[in-house]
Amino acid sequence: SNVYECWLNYKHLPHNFDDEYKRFCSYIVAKSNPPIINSALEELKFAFTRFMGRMPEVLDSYPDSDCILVGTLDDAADEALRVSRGDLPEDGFMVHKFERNGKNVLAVIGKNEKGALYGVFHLLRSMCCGKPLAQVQGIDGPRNPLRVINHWDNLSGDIERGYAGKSIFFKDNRIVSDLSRVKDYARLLASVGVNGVAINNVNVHQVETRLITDEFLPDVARIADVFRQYGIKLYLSINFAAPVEIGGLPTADPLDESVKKWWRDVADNIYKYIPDFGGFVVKADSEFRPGPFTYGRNHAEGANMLAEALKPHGGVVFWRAFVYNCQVDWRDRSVDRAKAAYENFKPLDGKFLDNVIVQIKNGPMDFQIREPVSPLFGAMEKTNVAVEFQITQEYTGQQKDLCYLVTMWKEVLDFDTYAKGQGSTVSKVVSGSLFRMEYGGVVGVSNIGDSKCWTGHPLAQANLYGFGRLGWNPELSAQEIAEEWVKLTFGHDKQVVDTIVSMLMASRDIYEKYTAPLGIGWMVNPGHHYGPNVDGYEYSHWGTYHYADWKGIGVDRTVATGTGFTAQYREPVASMYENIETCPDELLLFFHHVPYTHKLKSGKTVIQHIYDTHFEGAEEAEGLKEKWLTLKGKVDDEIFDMVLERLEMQIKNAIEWRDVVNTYFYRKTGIDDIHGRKIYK
Ligand code: BDP
Repeated sequence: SNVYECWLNYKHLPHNFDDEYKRFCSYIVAKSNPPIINSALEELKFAFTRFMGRMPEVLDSYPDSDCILVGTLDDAADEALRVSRGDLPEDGFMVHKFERNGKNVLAVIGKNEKGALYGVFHLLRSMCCGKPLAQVQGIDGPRNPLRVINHWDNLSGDIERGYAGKSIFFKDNRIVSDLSRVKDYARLLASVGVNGVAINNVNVHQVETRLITDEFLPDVARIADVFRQYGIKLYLSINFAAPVEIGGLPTADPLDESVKKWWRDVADNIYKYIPDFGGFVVKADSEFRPGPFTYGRNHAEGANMLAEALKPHGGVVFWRAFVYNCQVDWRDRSVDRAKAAYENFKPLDGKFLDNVIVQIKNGPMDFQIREPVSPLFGAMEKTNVAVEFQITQEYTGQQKDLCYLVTMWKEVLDFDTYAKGQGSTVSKVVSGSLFRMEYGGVVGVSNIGDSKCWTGHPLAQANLYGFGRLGWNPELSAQEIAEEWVKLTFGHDKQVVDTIVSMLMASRDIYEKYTAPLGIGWMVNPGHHYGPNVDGYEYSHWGTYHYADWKGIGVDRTVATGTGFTAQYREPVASMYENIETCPDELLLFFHHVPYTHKLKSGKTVIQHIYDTHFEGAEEAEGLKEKWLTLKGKVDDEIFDMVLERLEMQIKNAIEWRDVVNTYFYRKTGIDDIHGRKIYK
């Protein structure tokens, strides 16, 4: 169905197709046919058949017609392409048109097989978006070496924080036998440049601990085989206590020789099944998961032990920096969860082996709708780092509410850490270019499952698409990415494109307006995290507070009078947040505790801002539905209905948020809305 095919449906041709591209779509020349090139050829055949209504011919030599040439630099050695290995970035490609015996050849030449596959997806995307051929030609390659999806899938088939059905990998504690859906998924991921997938949850429990054993590895290898054809490496999340839990050892101490040997043997065995295995993802000493602290060791010692086991095989360790005390005494105001990642990892900078990547969540807390960027990005000068985004919408509407997250990720990547002076953006840190690190990149927690449209909400496909596109090229704008996605998915009707793009682009602000204000976060129902509960996390041990009383609200994280978190940033960022005059409105309550009558830069008081944004947010959520209704008959009926159903859920949610939040603060403060609107008193 249309909704299943996502942005690879090839059903919507632009006006310039006949003039620019049609003549290339009957013949494909490929001089060799190894597995990844074969995937590229399959894609071209599928797409061209949709474009032309008939199958193109695949040949190993030139026809007497215009054609496409697909291959690697080796295949193109005899062509007059004037490109050499050094011209192409790693996993990159060149698209170039040339003449041969009076015929036009459109060449897609990869530095390697993966590059050729990416080149083909680039060409097909450009064709479908209506880009003129002249703009499509040239050299391109990924800016980030690692572009990885993390699945939080359990072997039972359930997905932690999944809002799109069950796992496509696991069912009833086994790996599924039919992997055709995994293949379709691999296509989707490769089309946006993703090159790694960790298939199991970072919370590794009893059964999942055994994924690294002979019991499961033959089946894990079947999944790896599917991904490999699309240039994607498979990773596994591991349990740090595995030597004890399944290895029969008395300890999991990373400095213990028997433990080191145990992991080496595990790694050696994995590579017998999966020769290009990517490596491990590790959540250690975090939210009750085991880790090196049990043995008085630090995170570098834990990570390095695993890295040594993987090193001979070329594997890496993604070691998560999401480490904090989740059992703080909530009455103790001196502890600040926001400070935890930096406190744990900054002292270890330079101590990690070169095949360890510290995986840092975008913000210092946990995927809230608005957080400052984690200060750890500006602090690790001698360590590979990656940014972790949450594509799955745990705190951002759970794929019932529309929330296009690319705008947020873009802000994060563009944020200046000043680590090496002005221009030291997070994007440059994680790509490895700022500190000349070998590894690094972007990681996204998956938002897909076995739902008919993959993502529960059809418009949430844009987040998966956007994660890949932005990871490939962080210079793309959120708007450009949205436009591409809409054209590929829905076609070129101007009203359709404008309407859906505007809905996507406004959606994050709308969600923010009706939920937690001014960067304070949380205020969700504990446990499942959907819907409002202002004090839901206020009197518990998770470190997630707003400190609202009748006089004021916000967390004082200043050095002068608060937790001192602002000092984790470099100047001038530290002072910008420290000083209430320069702290941006949208993060005011993350950094400062203020009276409700405090005037924002917008000129409004905090309390009036809360009322206004909540009324607006709920109204704008209704506006999304109004906009969507104008597209009836213009987009696929099934998608239309699915989205409409979700928008109705969103409206209910938004109204509930508005009323709960406004009532709460009206009761706390006794301050009236200056516009006299109805607040449930
Ligand atoms: C939190 C989720 C939890 C995850 C954790 C993590 O609520 O389910 O296990 O992050 O990232 O946001 O480890």
